Amino acid sequence: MARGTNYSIIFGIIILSIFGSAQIAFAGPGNSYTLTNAPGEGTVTIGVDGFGGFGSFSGPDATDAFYDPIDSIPNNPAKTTLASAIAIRSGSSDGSGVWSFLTSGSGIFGSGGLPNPTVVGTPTFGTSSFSSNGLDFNLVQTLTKTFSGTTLTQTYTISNPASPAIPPSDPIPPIDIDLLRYFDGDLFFDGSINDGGGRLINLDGIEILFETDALGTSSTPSTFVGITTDEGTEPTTNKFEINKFPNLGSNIVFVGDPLGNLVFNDSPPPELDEFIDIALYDVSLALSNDGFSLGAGESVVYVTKTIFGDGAPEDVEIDPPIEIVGGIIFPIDTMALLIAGAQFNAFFILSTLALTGAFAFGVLYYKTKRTN
Ligand SMILES: [Ca+2]
Ligand SMILES: [Ca+2]
Ligand SMILES: [Ca+2]
Ligand SMILES: [Ca+2]
Repeated sequence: MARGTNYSIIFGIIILSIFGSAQIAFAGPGNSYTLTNAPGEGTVTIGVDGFGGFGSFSGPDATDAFYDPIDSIPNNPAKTTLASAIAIRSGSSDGSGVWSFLTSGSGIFGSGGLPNPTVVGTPTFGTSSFSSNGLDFNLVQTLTKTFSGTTLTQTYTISNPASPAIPPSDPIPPIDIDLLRYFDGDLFFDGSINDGGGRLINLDGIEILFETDALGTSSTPSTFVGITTDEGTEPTTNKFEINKFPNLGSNIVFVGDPLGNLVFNDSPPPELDEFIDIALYDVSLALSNDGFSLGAGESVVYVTKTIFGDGAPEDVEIDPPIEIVGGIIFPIDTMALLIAGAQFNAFFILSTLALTGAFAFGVLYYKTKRTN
């Protein structure tokens, strides 16, 4: 699958709106925080909690994620998610041990149900903080539009708040944790919660687990949701599993079995391509990252993405396109534009607005040309 991509900017920045305050709460149903880039084809509206959890089964602090498929039918979003969250456990050397979900509301299989951290931000950006296992977590959640849909990026900066020991005191032992991303999608674009899906490594070497609305292969067009994780030490075995609800989730919470590195209902060899082709079922996904070790005062960043889109999974676009203007990386996305302006001090308008605590949203008109 060769793929070349050309992007060119047609117009410059148009300031759409300016918010007078950098911290605006967008309260959703219950205590959920609404992230949305709707309306429009390929957009998402979702109520997240302060841990990054969401889904229709997550209780009052979160909602389902509604995705408007790119199908030339305006405003026809459908629900996608029963439950999504990350889980944590004390670091294990053998990849085993039960997990605890970091989620509010009703939790997942009774795990979680924690008090919901407050989220503040904008419609496409929310930040919150909490503590778990002796570590401090700062979470940033962003929605970004892509060629094939919308990506939710959840970035957890995890810090050990302990002060390093001063010799001759004994060193403080590090805190070791494992993290897992769980996603039980119920894609309802076909009117059924039964789904297909699979696993692939994209051209950038990124492992993606997909839930789709179709049986087939990585080249079968469908509405899909994909998940990725990075950072930490990815185990070479027991790193992923695509399996039935409730078996996968209950094993994670109650049994702590290592993930099985398997795709249930994928035909046996020689077909074996890690995409479901035997029969649709109630699919759930999990990806684990083992081996975060944080000494006193140390931090690590863990990122998990949820990719909502249409098309063939093998053609998925995870992040929005970028342009390089005057040697500066220029993401074609409004929130990333703000970050770029702050990081590189490149755009005097954005920098000035950042200094005054204001947000400006710009729109770049661009065309994309994709060749396969
Ligand atoms: Ca649509
Ligand atoms: Ca379905
Ligand atoms: Ca297959
Ligand atoms: Ca499911």
